[in-house]
Amino acid sequence: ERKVKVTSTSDEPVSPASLICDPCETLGACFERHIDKSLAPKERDDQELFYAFALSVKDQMLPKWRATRQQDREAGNKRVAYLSLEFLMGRALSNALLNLDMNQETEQVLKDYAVALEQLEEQEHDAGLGNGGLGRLAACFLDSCASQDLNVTGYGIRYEYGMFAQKLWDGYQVERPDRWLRDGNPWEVRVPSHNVTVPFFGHTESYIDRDGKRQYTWVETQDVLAVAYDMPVPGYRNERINTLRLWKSEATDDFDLEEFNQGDYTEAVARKNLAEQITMVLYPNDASENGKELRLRQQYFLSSASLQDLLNTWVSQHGADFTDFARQHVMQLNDTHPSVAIPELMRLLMDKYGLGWDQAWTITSQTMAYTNHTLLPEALERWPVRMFAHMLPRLLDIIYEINARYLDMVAHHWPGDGDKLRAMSIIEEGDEPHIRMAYLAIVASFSVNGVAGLHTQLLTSGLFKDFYALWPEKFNNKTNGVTPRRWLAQSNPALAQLLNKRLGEGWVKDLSRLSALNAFTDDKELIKAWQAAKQSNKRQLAALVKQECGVSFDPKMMFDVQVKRIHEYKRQLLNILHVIHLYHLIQQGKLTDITPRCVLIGGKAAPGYAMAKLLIKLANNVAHMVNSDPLVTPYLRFAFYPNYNVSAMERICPATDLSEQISTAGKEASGTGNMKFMMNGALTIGTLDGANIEMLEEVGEDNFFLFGLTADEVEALKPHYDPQHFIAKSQALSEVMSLLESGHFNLLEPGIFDPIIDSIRCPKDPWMIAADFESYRLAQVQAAKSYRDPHHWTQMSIRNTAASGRFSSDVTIGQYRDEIWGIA
Ligand code: GFP
Repeated sequence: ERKVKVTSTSDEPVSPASLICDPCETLGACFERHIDKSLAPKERDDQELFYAFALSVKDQMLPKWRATRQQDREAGNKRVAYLSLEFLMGRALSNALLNLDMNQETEQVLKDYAVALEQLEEQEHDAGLGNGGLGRLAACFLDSCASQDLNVTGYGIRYEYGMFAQKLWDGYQVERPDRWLRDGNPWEVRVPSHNVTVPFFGHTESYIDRDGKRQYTWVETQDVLAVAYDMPVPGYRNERINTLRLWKSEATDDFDLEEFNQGDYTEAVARKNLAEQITMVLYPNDASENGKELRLRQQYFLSSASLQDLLNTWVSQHGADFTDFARQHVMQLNDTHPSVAIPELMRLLMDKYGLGWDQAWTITSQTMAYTNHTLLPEALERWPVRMFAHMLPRLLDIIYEINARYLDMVAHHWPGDGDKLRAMSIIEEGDEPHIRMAYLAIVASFSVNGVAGLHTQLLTSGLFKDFYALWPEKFNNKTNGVTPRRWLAQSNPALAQLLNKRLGEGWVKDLSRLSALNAFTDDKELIKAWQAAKQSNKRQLAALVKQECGVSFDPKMMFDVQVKRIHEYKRQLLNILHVIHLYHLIQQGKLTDITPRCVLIGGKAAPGYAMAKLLIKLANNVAHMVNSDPLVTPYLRFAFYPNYNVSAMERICPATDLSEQISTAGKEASGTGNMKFMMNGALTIGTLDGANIEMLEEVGEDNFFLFGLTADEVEALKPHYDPQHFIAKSQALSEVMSLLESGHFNLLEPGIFDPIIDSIRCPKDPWMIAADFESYRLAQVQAAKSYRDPHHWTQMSIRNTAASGRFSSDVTIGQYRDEIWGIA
């Protein structure tokens, strides 16, 4: 009998699956075992094969996974918990094979089953547990933490329904539920031994304890069970497997005992749903969803379960002695979404473990660190005090106390300044008082960081200016990054092979090595190979676009791409207006400045964001006119890519020539798509916004198409912005507006685009579309001209890849490690 029973060497749970894992079993044997276990092993389809194969890969990880936990515990390594409501992981299979160095073995194994790896990969559902940049950043960070051998656990929510699937119906976005768990999730391990209960509602009572101290309890709560599901996060070829722990809400067994006892058994069982609702669906990032009670429930559920988990582990090893706890832990809050962890940690330390306020506060304020991801006012979370009082009454007491103590300090700093107190208070006054979660996060955290240089500067000089005056030492910048494993090595094998040949494989772990490419920008052989790789990627994308959009992209044309959430500040509109301009020029036969190009836009609009949805409709209508005019299509094609997600980006990014990063300056905190494109050798057309600024610094103005107002200029223009002036000044924009206003793109649907037209013409347009159009157009002319010289374009492309080393999330995580987390 070859299969041995692996017994637990620790207090860590052993999943039933892991019990039958043999550390010596080969991938092939493991795969065979999983296939044999299925009901009809002979009639397997690709989905079943994928499932069995993924289980086998997971089995191969289990011994290392277990060893990682044991090693961290024995070494007493400091623990970082990355708390995030979103982890946009995408697919796991290819990434696992790459990081575990199992590609060759896989090829061998699958040969016997006459199935190609790509076939299986296509079966995997994206884990779409995030909206966009923020969630994808969390996923890149997990990869970098594991790859750098850091003891970091991701804590999140196991949503039953991830980000909705986007369908197009007559050019309009239609949302469909994303039931990603329908076919099961082969990567997860349910770990019931880590279950905790999370209290809601009820009320607070106080009493005097034996030592005469006033103590508080939270009573008559409705408890919900948090069940842990662990997902492995393999490091790049380094034996470490970190954990992403996702919580699922379930009803506790003793739910509604009252009702049980009164004989209303079925009613009580039906109520179970209420508990299970908490982790049912991911909230789309949408102003209209703000203030939803269920969202606060999710935030508290994640925060409480994760903190209880950390404290339980601590207590199992150290007893209830918390002297060293702060030295051993950091909680990184990914935006304010999990910031309710602050009062929750205070509550657990005081009410459950009996610590006094001062000790609990010292621990809390030495372990919490907060990352801000946006300056947009509508994205800054505020919760009605009323909602807290009802749902989390004990936490409200604690927040009031934190606020009172902190306002004493403010009053000391700015004596007699009542306005300052009001402006800086965690509680916003008014008919409906609110809790300002960002302020709570700043007050309680030892570190507050922005995600790009400009963003951090705008935080400290604007939004959080007063806090910066009070605690300059808390504030720091950590420019975002993306993982080169997924975003280059895995998604762009053609380029990766070329890099391996030229530079060796070291770049995958140390992306700064790409700078060595600068020595070869005149190397004809490299240039040829570089072009061949790009062409092959473009052919693949063209096939995908044909399949998904029904539009023929010609790989000989320039691929001009903008993929990201649809939002006014990201200015997909500017891009569409430019397409209209090109269309108009071509129809008039003005072809001097035209370089044939295929324009691709993709992204989801939040379901309640009418303007963003209208932009999708406009893109589709314009695309229809462009693609159905045979005079135009030799020069211009335009497609809207439906259901843009992580897997789509893996195909789009390597094939892109021109990357559109065109947000209104000062609005995009960082951007991360911009970095992925740069790494893959796309040139950027962009504004001085977010991390674009740092990308430009690295690659130089000669290799970047810069345009538009600066953040300062946008602010200065605001009070007297006059779009009519800019429209009149630009012949191109005047013509585009006339065409749009004539109803040319909506002949059968009169007036539907009026809100868009009005927004451009409105002096209050915060995105300043009209102001930047002409400068954008000129940058596009420049890009088009450059593309007509393939040799020079390729040199610029190589320089972009060469300069992208700084935007590896390994670099960013190195900075978090040294400057915030203080871990070895
Ligand atoms: C947000 C910000 C981006 C930033 C990411 C990650 O992403 O500028 O790069 O967070 O920090 F807006 P989105 O959710 O907007 O994509």
